Amino acid sequence: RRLLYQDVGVIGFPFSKGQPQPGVRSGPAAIRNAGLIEKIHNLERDVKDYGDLDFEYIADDPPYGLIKNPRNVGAANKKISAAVSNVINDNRLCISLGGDHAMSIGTLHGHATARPDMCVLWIDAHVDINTPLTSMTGNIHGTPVSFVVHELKDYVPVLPGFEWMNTCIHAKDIAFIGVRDIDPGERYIMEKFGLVCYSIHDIDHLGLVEVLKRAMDNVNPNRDRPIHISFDIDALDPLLAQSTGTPVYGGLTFREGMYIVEEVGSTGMVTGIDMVEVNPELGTKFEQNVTVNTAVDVLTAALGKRRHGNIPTGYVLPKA
Ligand code: HAR
Ligand code: MN
Ligand code: MN
Repeated sequence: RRLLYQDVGVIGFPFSKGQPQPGVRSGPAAIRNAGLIEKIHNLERDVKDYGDLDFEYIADDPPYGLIKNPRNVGAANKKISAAVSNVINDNRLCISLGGDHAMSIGTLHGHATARPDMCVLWIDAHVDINTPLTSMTGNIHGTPVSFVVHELKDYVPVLPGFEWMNTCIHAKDIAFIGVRDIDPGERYIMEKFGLVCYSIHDIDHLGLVEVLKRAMDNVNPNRDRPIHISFDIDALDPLLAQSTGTPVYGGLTFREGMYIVEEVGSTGMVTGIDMVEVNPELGTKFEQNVTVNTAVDVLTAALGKRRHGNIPTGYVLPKA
C-alpha cells in the first residue's frame, strides 16, 4: 500500500475560545501524556513533534452579535492555518491536537492551502455549520464549516479577527458521519447547499460499511484526493467520550470509530487529522482516561495500527 505521506507531524493547539469550557486547552498535553508520539513511532513512521502553538490573548474582544471571542478565535486560526500548511509542506501528514472544534477553521484552511485538492470527512455528533448569524449559542465551535465552504461565502459576515480568511473547499468536498444533534438553521443549510450527511440514523439503517463507502464515493470517487479527517471525540458515544463539552447520547461505538479510521487510513490518502473536543478536565478520572486513551486509539488506527495485527519490518520467526 502506497502512503501519500509516510512521515507524520504532530502539532498541539491548546485552544478553547470557541466555547465556554477552558479545560479543552489541556487536550494536547493529555493526549501526549497518554503516549501518542511513542505509539506512532512504534508504527514505524517517522514522527516529528512540532510542540504546542501558543496564542496571544486579546483582552478587548467584545462579541459580534451573539458570537463570542471573535478576535481571539480569528487570530488563533490565522496561526493554526500557517502551522498546518507548514507541516504538510514538510511532506508530513499533519495531526492537529485540540482544542475545541473552532480550530478546524484554521486546520482546513491550512491543509487546503498546501493541498488544494483535499477533501474532508467530518466525524462528529454535530455538523458545526451554523453561520455566525444562525448560531443560537454564540460559540464559534458550532460554526467552523460555514467559514470554509465557498457556497456559504455570502452568508458569513467578516468577523473582526477574520479579515485574513477566505473560503477554501466546495460543499461537495465534505461529508459528515455520526451526526445526531443538528440545529434548524444547520438542517436548512445542509439541504439548501446539498451537503452530504450520514447521521446515526443512516448508520442504523444502512450499516457503517455502506455509509463509509457512500461517503468516500461522494467526496473522493476516484480515491485519488488527499483526505482530511476532522474527528470530534463527541462523535463517539458518551460511554467512551464523557470528557467532552457537548456529549450526545447514542453515538458511534468504539468498534465503529475504529472501523472508520482503519478503513480511511488504509487508502493511504490521509494527509491531515484533527482530534478535537477532548476536555481532560471534565468527568471522573476514569472517564478522563477512557476519553483520552480512546482518542489515542483513533489516531493510531488512522495511522495504520490494525486490530487485524501488524508485522514489524524484519520480523524473524524464532526457529526451534
Ligand atoms: N450546534 C450547537 C452550537 O452551534 C452545538 C455545537 C457543538 N459543537 C461541538 N462541536 N461540540 O461539534 O453551538
Ligand atoms: Mn465538532
Ligand atoms: Mn461535536
